[in-house]
Amino acid sequence: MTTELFPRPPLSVRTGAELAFALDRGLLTVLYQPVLELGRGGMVAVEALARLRDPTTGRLIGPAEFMPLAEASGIVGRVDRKVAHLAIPRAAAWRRLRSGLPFSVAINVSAHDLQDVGLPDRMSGLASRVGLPMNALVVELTETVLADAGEVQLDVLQRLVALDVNVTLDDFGTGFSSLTHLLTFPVRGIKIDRSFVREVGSGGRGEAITRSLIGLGSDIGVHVVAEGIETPEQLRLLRRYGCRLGQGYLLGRPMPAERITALLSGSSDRIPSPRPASAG
Ligand code: G
Ligand code: MN
Repeated sequence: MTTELFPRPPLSVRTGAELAFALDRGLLTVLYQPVLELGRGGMVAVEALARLRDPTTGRLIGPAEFMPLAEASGIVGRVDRKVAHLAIPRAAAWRRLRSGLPFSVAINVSAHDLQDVGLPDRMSGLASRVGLPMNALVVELTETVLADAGEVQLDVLQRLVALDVNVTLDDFGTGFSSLTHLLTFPVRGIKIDRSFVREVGSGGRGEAITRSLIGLGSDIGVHVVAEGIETPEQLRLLRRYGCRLGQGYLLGRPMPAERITALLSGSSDRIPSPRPASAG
């Protein structure tokens, strides 16, 4: 959640019909936030984040603001399909730019998506058309989505796993029965929620929990991504605690696809390493 200095103008899209019209007009876009390998600072993945361009103000609106309307008007599926259709071909092109080096794209899925029994086949059809291997795809879901999953949703998830998709638990530590999921479901990664990462450096419980989760991930053999890294001090300590992957405003804000392409095609694939905070 961001702290706003000024109140935001209200969203001008107010009805399901207006939202559907905005989608028809191509106003749904995707921003990509880098996930870095914290050791050497290379970009190894991006998370695809949906944004809606407000037709009146031109402002980019986050899912928290427009998803409730999408849900109420039954077009969440349309929004999520659009995100996958934009992100998967991009990811295939970025992997080619990386020529052989690892590069993945993470897509957020909702409880609603997992009710869609056509999802695994659609994702694998799209990925194979553009030449993206399924193990370059990360599907992020919250622990709560997994906890609430019924038979249909679990079946969809199992089919994604069978296709070699990396199922990852987002906002880890804030949902329910997280450890049971690690025991019973073939989760491949966890993203430590930024409410814990925020406390790294302050010596609070969040810091201890972050360290423990990094250890837990390595003990059970799942990827660990620290979310919401905002300060050089957090980065320094996370590296020291052995956290291999990270994401956050310090390392890269959500950005348009073209910026990711430019970063990956530059002379260095590294995001300029943030300098430690200077004394003066
Ligand atoms: O729940 P999830 O982790 O998928 O949420 C991603 C959202 O978090 C994005 O919309 C992005 O703008 C926001 N975000 C990404 N990095 C940071 C960060 O370093 N700090 C804060 N406060 N928010 C972030
Ligand atoms: Mn996410």
